[in-house]
Amino acid sequence: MLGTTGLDLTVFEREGPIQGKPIVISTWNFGYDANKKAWSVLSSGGRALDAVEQGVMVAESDLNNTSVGRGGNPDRDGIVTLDACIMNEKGEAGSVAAIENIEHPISVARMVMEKTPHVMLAGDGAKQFALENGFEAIDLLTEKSKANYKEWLKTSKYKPIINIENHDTIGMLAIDARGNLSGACTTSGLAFKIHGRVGDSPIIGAGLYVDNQYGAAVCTGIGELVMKNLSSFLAVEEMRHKKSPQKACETAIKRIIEKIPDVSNAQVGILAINKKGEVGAYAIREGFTYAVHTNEIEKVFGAKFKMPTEHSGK
Ligand code: SD4
Repeated sequence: MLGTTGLDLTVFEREGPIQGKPIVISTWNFGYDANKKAWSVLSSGGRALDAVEQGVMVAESDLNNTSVGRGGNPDRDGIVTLDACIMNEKGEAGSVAAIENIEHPISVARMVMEKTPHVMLAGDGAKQFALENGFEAIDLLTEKSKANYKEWLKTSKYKPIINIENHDTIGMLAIDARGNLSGACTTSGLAFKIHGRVGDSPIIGAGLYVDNQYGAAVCTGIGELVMKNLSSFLAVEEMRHKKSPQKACETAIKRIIEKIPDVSNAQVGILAINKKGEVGAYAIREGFTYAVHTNEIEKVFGAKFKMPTEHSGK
């Protein structure tokens, strides 16, 4: 499979632990190209925060990516609304929810973090803040997303698709040369959602959590499942309690499966990284991929998964 930059995105099975410093990891195979940008920041001694912001901006601007930024599929009213959040090594966080007409919601989220006393801005207020701060209003629809919407209108059935064409939210975690962690998460959310629906991606602790002392985690998939279980926060808590990133991801996914009555049609994938640069990845079911870039590794891996076979219904 070729990436947008024409590079080979073959998915590899992970053989043994993945570790590195500096390091950047991100969700799905389109993370490969985004990581490249982030790596250019990290390898020149830049800050993890700049790396994750600039990295996910690649996906936000990718017109072929129908679930992030410009070109993202609209909601059921034909409107593209975007969710994003960012966290730095100081535990500071910024987020925007259901923002319209802005190509780089991640940069607005960063501005909320750095220039306001708040953490989250939503809807019209978020857009107004962006416009007041120099962001340009653009039409986020593309010929492709308009065509997707037209096709969807034929049935108007809302049904999330598992591992949507392997194109989903981009979540990215990085450790820079100083050993600092940061993370970013950005998405157009579930395609054809109810107007105003906000997912996990802009919710600190759900879609993303960073604790510079212990580690960071980021999620993709059906946000409703992640929000109800604060999966990123849970994974970081597990690392705080000395669990490996892999075990931490497994705990977070198993918690969702335990608590949610029916995950038979759902996918959630989670990535985690600890202070040592060790990587974890796990998903409810097969198909979740993630990209890793270190000095030695530049690859897309298939995550381990727990396909639920039975459910307690608790
Ligand atoms: C959401 N988690 O809005 C995001 C989108 C996603 O598979 O990752 N979809 O729920």
